[in-house]
Amino acid sequence: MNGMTTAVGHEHGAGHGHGGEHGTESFIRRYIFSTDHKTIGKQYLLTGIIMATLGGLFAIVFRINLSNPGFISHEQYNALVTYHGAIMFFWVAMPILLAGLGNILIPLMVGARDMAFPTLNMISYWTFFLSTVVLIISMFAPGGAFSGGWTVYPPLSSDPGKFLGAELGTVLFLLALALEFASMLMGGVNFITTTLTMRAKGLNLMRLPIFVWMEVMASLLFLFSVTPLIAGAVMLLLDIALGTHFFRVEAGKVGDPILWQHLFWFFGHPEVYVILFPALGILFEVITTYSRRPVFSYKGVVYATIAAGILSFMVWAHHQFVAGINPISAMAFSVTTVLISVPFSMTLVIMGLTMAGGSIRFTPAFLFAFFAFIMFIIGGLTGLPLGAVGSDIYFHDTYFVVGHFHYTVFTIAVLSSIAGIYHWFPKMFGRTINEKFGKAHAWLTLIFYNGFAFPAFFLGFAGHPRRYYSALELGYLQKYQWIHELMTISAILLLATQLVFLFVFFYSIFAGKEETEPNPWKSTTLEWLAPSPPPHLNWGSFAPIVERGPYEYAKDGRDVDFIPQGKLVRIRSQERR
Ligand code: HEM
Ligand SMILES: [Cu+2]
Repeated sequence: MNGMTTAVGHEHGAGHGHGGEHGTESFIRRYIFSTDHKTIGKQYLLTGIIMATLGGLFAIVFRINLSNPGFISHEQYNALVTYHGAIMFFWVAMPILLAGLGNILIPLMVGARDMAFPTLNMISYWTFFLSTVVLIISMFAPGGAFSGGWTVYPPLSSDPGKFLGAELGTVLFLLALALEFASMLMGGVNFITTTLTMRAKGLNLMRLPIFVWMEVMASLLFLFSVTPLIAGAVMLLLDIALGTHFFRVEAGKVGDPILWQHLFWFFGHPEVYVILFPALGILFEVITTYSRRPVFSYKGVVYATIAAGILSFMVWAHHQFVAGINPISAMAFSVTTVLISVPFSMTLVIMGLTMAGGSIRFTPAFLFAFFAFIMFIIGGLTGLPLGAVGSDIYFHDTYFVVGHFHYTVFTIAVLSSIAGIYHWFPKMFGRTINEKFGKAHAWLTLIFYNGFAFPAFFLGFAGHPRRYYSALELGYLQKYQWIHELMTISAILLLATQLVFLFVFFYSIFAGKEETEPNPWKSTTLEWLAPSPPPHLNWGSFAPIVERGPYEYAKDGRDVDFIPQGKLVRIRSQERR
């Protein structure tokens, strides 16, 4: 790809002994089976973007059916909703936020030359690629795609054929998920090891950029939460393939579908943070840079995130308040859910205080980050009535939930990712995206996003169940059909805006204005010391040394606006790791 690993700043001291640095590498080693963390990150990013387009198109198709019932069949509706949810979580948010930006940025931000295990890193991407292929094949499985919702609840999933989707479709869907999990686990091992063992001199843990903290904690959460789910998935496959009764219900057998709900949400709630944490990390990097302010309380964010991570293993049953769980344990889970809102409120307050009083530059990256901040507040506040047992009994499985989680997951997967893409675009590609376009993109996205997501709360108040093919089938909802029409129009405009963005994104990779300045935003963290784009092994015959914390902007008593976290020193080739 043009401008991806060109010779910009490509300096390697004479006589170094690195076999296989590019230049001598074939196209395939360089761009396809590359072990360079930046190329792997871009592969994840591009695959995630392509899948986002697919998941978005699916949403538009079933969204049109909601305003114009009969547009697609009932079977197609169920399948598309299922794949939309699964794609957006596992094939968009995770590859872009965790694997994509994590791969591109972690080694640069910690001052390493690559990940700890570059070959494992390459395998991780290609496992992910395979999972994408299997997922797409599963949609065309004879007998139908899996259609039981992204939560894969039995009996919808354990009795394929009888309920939704045929056996092969379901098995392939689970296989795709398993491959995706394996890929993210391999990535997580790299992220954790690289951060713990390969940091530049002087970079102690409390000097790490918050983004790195967030990626590592997200990887740890994923590691600990996915294990029970993998066991559950094997049990589910046994139910489907061998007729066991772990979850499957049949007269005289002991199968318990609620067991799946426990295993799923023990994973599922931390999973939401696996994508939320990196998104928050992006917002802190972007907000500090463009408001020229240090993070209001660095330790506050780190400790709040650790607390939220631990608590995230204790809230799962708030997804099961209406599944017949014991009222006393429901109360307990209600309390932990309210508790977990404390660290997040703290993080958002710190984010607000970081911006307050800063001299803000309203770049596209900042606008996206700022809008994400506001939207998270709506998402967080609307989560409270769902965490309290009493109100959740009414709101459960209504469009109120659809509204709530789109205010969180769309903000994570789309607004925050795009903030990160605008911010690091010059570093990744050595070119820029037009700033006027970026601002228009931010405003239009904000307007159409709210147009499609906010009315869902009203449908929820009216008692509109989610996952329904058509509101017209329920008499009491007929008068709200215009709300569905408004939401569909907004959603179409929202997607159209993103398609224009994608066009500009790809155009700018190849033909955007060249950015030769390594640090165009005057940012402090280490990645901005490397050339744009950084060469293979990042630092050539230099190595970064860290001298201070990551966010020294406009410090009292200093006349400079920012002080980079470290500097590059020349080294002899033997000293390179
Ligand atoms: C173009 C933007 C989007 C539109 C128009 C859209 C629309 C919808 C609608 C209408 C539903 C509910 C369907 C029903 O209950 O019958 C839904 C479900 C869902 N959406 Fe989105 N969505 C969009 C983007 C996203 C994003 C970015 C994410 C996450 C990263 C996401 C995650 C989900 C999930 C997890 C479900 C639940 C699926 C299920 O019930 O199994 N959506 N979406
Ligand atoms: Cu939860």
